[in-house]
Amino acid sequence: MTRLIAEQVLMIPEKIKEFDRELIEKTGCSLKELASEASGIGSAPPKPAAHPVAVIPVTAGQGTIKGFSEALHAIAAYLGFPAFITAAPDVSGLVEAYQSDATIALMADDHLYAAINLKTRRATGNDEATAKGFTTALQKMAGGLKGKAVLVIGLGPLGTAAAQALLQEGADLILYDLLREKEAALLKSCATAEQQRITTGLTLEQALARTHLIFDASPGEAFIPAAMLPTGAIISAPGLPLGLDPTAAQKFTDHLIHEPLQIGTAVMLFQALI
Ligand code: 2YG
Repeated sequence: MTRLIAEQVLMIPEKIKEFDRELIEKTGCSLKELASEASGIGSAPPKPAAHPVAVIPVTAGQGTIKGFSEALHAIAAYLGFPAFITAAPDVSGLVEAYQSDATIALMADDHLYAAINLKTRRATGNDEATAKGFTTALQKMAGGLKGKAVLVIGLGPLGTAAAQALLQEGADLILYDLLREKEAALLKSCATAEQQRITTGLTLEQALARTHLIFDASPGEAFIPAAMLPTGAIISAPGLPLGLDPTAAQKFTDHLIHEPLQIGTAVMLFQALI
């Protein structure tokens, strides 16, 4: 579990409009459109304006992250949800969320970042939402994923959720993790029919010689040099920090989606309304 640091989230409130513009340029979809599609909420999504969101700071474990609650608040508000950060953290914040008649409580400790619909009791988690959101983004940038090979780097909770989402979109998978046994374990967990569409045991170089579609869910920093990436590479990279090195990130910037919270939070909020 990668723990965010303040430097990664402090700028989100003031940069969210610019982020959305870039997302439209790269995927053809706004954050709202992408999250609506990725969440599976369908064509007639409930009106965010009718569903207040309570952001509850949580002091458990390593404590609060400077700017984290403000970032969640900014994302929810940007999507049209009436949003507020509770005056008190933890249990008091949860009581305030209920007493304020909020529809959704948004909160994270060091183990789970969740959106909980206080009316329907539906709870959604950030890993699955992020995997779906970044899979949809890759699909938009690639013009569809059916029958195409996608390299998934990093087979933790996020990469595992991404593998499922990519298979559902009809993609073939090349699985890669530094701990090679994770590849075999994920392969084994898939249905027989799906296993035919999964390749394991390749080096990163071999994998990148077979596909230009990359889903980087790894916590490794700057381990993918530009020279290793094929021409036309399209990279959906929710993993923190970024796996591409700065030269590669610059070279492929128009086909690279990498941000710490926006897409996952947007998908979670819409999923919580289903
Ligand atoms: O309320 C607070 O400020 C803290 N309790 C938040 C702690 C969040 C810890 N988790 C992470 O930093 C990430 N797993 C969040 C999601 C990363 C994006 N995929």
